[in-house]
Amino acid sequence: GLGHHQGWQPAWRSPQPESRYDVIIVGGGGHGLATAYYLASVHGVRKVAVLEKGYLGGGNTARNTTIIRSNYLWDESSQLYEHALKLWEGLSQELNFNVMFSQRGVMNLGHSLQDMRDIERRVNANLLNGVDAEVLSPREIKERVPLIAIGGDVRYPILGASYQPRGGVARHDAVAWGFARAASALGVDIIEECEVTGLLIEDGRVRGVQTGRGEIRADKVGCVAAGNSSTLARMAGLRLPLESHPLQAFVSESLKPCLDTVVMSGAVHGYISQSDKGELVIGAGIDSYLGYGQRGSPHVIEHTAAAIVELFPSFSRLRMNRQWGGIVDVSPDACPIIGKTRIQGLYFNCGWGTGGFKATPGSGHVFAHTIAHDQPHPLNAAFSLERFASGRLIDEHGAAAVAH
Ligand code: FAD
Ligand code: PYC
Repeated sequence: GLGHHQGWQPAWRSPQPESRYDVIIVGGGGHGLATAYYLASVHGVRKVAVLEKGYLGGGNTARNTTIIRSNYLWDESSQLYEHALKLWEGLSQELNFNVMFSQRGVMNLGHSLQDMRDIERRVNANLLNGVDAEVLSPREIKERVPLIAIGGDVRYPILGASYQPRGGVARHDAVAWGFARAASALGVDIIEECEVTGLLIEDGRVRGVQTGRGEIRADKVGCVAAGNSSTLARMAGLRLPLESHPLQAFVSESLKPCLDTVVMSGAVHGYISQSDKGELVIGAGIDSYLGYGQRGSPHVIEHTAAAIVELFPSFSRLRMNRQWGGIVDVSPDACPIIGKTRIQGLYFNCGWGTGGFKATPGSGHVFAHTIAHDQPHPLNAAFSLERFASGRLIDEHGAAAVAH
């Protein structure tokens, strides 16, 4: 019965590492693969290796709840995330790979007067930046999401929501696979099971990396390692302002379609959408302790399940199928760090914390520019490491919408 499935070509090549590349990307998650793809496709830099310690997308890329939106407060971040959202809108065509981007809309609920003031401020800021945004009343929320409990005897009545119609979800691993296949076709070497264990630095310049499979030389190295970023930075004697925390998610058994938009609540600490398989995909706030184990503590799951039942009482009868965690790299202003370091040729793209999946194509696009030109793209200039010295922080804790 499976006879006609024989003879499939691998989606990407798995070559042995060469001794030298023009650029090495450390980390084969969505951001690293997107960076390699845009280096090759936009900047013509094709002698590129992506080194991944495990398997492609096995980090946060395939562990996240795939919420995509660009409704951030400040100009710098909403423009960066909107750049990514526009790339998402053409990504399946660009990569010739169906990333299942579904623009089903994202709602961020408000449960207090202050929440609603913040929502109105953010919606107005979004509109000024050309980002689609609306304020919904409780009645409009109930029309779109009939199962939600908006008032009555609920502990946190819903007073309204911000709504971004162009937001939605995508198939997470397809994003890794699509970028990998397209990058590989342009000549990028994707090397899995190749952990970077050291950075080669001579006279203030990066010269390559030490790996479990030997030394590999390159004059430019881009580190895109999410929760492991500060560990990599330490190999270069750099200290990044990042904390690595577990972030958990879980999915229910499959149900018939009952929720056709994404619902998030920062106040009750939960977010939920329904996958194409019918599972409810539910996520939490971060675990407060630091750690590198890709799991999390049971009390956070319990808290998140309680939050979801608070919003959707009828979901209390569902069985949960799977739970997992990823390690997110949280920065002090809940914004990424994308740019150069004091070591010539060494670049970092990290600090996306709980919210980097939505940025994947945009992050790769601007990081590729930064590496190719040794200069930030205008859209990531504000996201340099220097902002933590100059004080020009971009505080997006509110719009991050996930408790941390
Ligand atoms: P990763 O996919 O983690 O890629 C980094 C890679 O680097 C990994 O594969 C790792 O193995 C590799 N690596 C690390 N160290 C080394 C080394 N020394 N040598 C070689 N390779 C190395 N964001 C959203 O926008 N929306 C969401 O709904 C959302 N939900 C989330 C839910 C959960 C439970 C989690 C954990 C995260 C969520 N996020 C969300 C955040 C998002 O997943 C991340 O910000 C994003 O995926 C980071 O992508 P990345 O490619 O940088 O990281
Ligand atoms: O950034 O939108 C987000 C998000 C949702 C769940 C985790 N992060």
